[in-house]
Amino acid sequence: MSQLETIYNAVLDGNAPGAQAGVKAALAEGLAPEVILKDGLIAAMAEVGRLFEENEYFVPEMLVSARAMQSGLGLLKPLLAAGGATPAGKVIVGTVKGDLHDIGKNLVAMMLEGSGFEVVDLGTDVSAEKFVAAVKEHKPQVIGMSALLTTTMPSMSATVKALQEAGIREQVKVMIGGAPVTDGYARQIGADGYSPDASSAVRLAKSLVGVA
Ligand code: B1M
Repeated sequence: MSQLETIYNAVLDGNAPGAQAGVKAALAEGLAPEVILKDGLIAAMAEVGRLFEENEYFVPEMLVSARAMQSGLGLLKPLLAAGGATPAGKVIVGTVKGDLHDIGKNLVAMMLEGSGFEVVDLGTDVSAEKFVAAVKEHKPQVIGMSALLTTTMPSMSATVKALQEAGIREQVKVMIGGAPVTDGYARQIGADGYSPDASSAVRLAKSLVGVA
């Protein structure tokens, strides 16, 4: 069995020590961190999502799988971030109010850091008011909102409105993402951009701050 299969199976089984051991072994074999992330950890979570949709997995299984993925991700984080050099700008990221999904948001934050952005991570369940306060405090060029639930997408719109009401909308670019989010939704709520995954999020953030 390849190390990627070991990682994949460990995440499916919710086996955090197994996922960590697989990531360590894959790195020792010389596999690129990006490959381990995409073909091992992310591929496994996609399968977890499919099993959940098929009613073969339920919330507890999803949770232990997510924990296994996060534990493998923790080992990759410093390696993925190692590419960073001059700060490209400051980005505030957070998962919107009512939403506790943070794996995708963490990946985006990690990739942004790896591309030289300074990242302030507000965590999950972040209200519009908290985003506004953080923009006033940290003065970022960009805020990045993540939502994984259709029911929490309106929190993105509420945040854009709160920025407008606070008179600071023009000071900051707004980018959004997450599985149910679309480009059309970004336009509808007056965000400056949408990206479907972590690597395109980096390209988008760079274009929003005018970095090549
Ligand atoms: Co939840 N969950 N979940 N869940 N969960 C989904 C999202 C769901 C699609 C599963 C399903 O029904 N098929 C469904 C949402 C349905 C919908 O609204 N359309 C769902 C549900 C219903 C729920 C609960 C309501 C279940 C319940 O309790 N009955 C509940 C809600 C809790 C809450 O948030 N209030 C819930 C709970 C959970 C767990 C806690 C068990 C766990 C989260 C653990 C954690 O995050 N720490 C969990 C998980 C793991 C999932 C699935 C299986 C996987 C999500 C994930 O991490 N994907 C998910 C099913 C699925 O996605 N197929 C599901 C991997 C991750 C790398 O991808 O997050 O999409 P993703 O991020 C990508 C892109 O979207 C993008 O880049 C990332 C990397 O490429 N991206 C951005 C994300 N944010 C971005 C921001 C950007 C740019 C790009 O700019 C700022």
